Amino acid sequence: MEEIINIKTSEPTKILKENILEELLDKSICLLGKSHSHYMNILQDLKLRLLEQRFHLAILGQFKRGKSTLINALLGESILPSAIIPVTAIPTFISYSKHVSVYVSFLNGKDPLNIDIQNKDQIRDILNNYVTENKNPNNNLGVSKVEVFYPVEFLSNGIVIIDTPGIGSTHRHNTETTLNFLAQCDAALIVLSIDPPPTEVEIEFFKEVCLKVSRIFFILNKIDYISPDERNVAEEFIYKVLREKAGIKEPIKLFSLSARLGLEAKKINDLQKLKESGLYDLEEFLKQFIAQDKASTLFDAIIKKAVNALQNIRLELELSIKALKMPIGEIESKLKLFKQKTAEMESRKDSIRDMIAGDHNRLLEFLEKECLGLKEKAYSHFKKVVETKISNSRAIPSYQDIHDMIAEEVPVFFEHELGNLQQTINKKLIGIIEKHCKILDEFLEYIRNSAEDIFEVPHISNNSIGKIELKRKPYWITGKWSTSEIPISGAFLDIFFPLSLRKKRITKRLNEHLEQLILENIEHIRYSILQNIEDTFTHFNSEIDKWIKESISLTQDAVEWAIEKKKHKVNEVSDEINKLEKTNKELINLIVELEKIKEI
Ligand SMILES: Nc1nc2c(ncn2[C@@H]2O[C@H](COP(=O)(O)OP(=O)(O)OP(=O)(O)O)[C@@H](O)[C@H]2O)c(=O)[nH]1
Ligand SMILES: [Mg+2]
Repeated sequence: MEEIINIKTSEPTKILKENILEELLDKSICLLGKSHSHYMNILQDLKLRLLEQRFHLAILGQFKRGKSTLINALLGESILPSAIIPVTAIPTFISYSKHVSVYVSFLNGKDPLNIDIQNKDQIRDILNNYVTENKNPNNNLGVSKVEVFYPVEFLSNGIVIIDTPGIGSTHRHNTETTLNFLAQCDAALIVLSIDPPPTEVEIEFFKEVCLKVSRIFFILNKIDYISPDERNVAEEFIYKVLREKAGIKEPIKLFSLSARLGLEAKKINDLQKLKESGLYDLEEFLKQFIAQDKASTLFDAIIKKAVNALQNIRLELELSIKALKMPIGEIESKLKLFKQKTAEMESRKDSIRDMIAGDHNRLLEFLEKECLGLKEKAYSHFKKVVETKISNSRAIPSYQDIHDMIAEEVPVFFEHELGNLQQTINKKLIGIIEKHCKILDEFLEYIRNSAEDIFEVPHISNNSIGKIELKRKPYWITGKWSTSEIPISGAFLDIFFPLSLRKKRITKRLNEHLEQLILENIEHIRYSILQNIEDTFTHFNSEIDKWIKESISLTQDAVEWAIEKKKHKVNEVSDEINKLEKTNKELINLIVELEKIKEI
């Protein structure tokens, strides 16, 4: 009784489209050559992004459900450590490369390790050393992330699989860290297993996950433990739990499989066994799903940007042709007029910048306000936690006990708040950028129209700069929350006070400590979000300057070039006109073909 999610685009079509796009980009780059090096670089960048596009697929679930084994099965090799005790403690990113290597990044700016791998056993040893709770307890080595580059066909289409620490294992805050991480991924596979059935912790986790990502698929692992009849019962049960307990309303896609049998089948290259294991269906589904997803987002953006670049060159060519054909006096006076017009545009440019600066400042004010609110919220939360602990204990708990309790609660609370605030700010950022992209589009259109009107060249169809991408590589933040020790100077005097006064003294000392601790952690949240805002605006402002400058200089350069030709190389003028007209025709064809790809 699987529910079906329609996949509209098939994998072969996607590959075909990608190949055509790559070919057209190559043709455009060739056509432009060195004479338009600026646009050639833009197109080369687009091609690189097309080839490098990534799809981040996170594998999540409670500890010991078989996440790492499932990834090994997808890779066809036992690369990631798996065992009967909780294993994975650090997220591991696995992506395609012809050569096998492992890259280990550390917290606190320590130099990363880049290890070339000679044989596969070596990868297992390295991963064992860095990502497992056993060899790297409490992340004593300060690892932030491990990346494995591995030559397997399944990854060759740009999929990055991410193995994550199990939720509900030793560290409660893993759940919050996982949720924050998840919001940055493209899709997630949640691994459940036959043995044991979903726990309360898992169900709570599913609820939260559904709020953060829309593309989640479920895996019911370890079906080798049961018969086919029992499997139907188990599936019905899982659907019921997901619907009724986790409250999932959307269609649920569930794959029952045995990662262990799938891995064995891959190792002996047995397709029949692979199908029986259930892994085959999952792989086919993922390939199609990822192809469709990538096709619909980045792909369209690349086409749009390529068309935009080619249209700009067309305008430049049209201007040069027109200028070459015009009497020199007339073209010079038109150029003068255009320069006057662009000088007038300065004030409009300034007002766009002012509007952006205004939104930038308002967003920073919003962040400050949210942090203030968060301070109040954190203070009353932790005060309650500490007071409950003190009033519930018959004997007064030791400072160490209280510190341990706070240290456990700090990452859970702040991780959650960081995730929420990040999500709110990102939404606002995207809104601001989109709004200004529209305004800017209108302005660039105005510059183009002015050039077209003044020089009387044919109108070239509208195009827009498209969306600026805010998406970054997903990052997993580990071990950064402040849980400093409670200062206990003077605490020895406590014992001389009666119990009620003693409790008061302790509560007062703790409140002071909490205040400090909350300030430090909120500053951490504030700083990391502030960095994101500043980076985005810096990047956006510099892009804007570039776009405006390009649009203006494009016209001036094209006309000035023609004036030079007419003044100093009169005999080459008619050859130049022919050459430019030929290139212009070829550009029109390329634009038509690029736009046709969308319809395939
Ligand atoms: N029978 C059976 N056992 C499996 C299957 N998949 C995984 N296991 C076993 O389950 C145990 C846990 O597997 P792991 O892959 O380490 O699980 P994990 O979810 O990555 O665990 P953590 O990293 O600790 O969160 C190991 O002993 C695996 O051999 C399966 O399909 N069938
Ligand atoms: Mg694991």
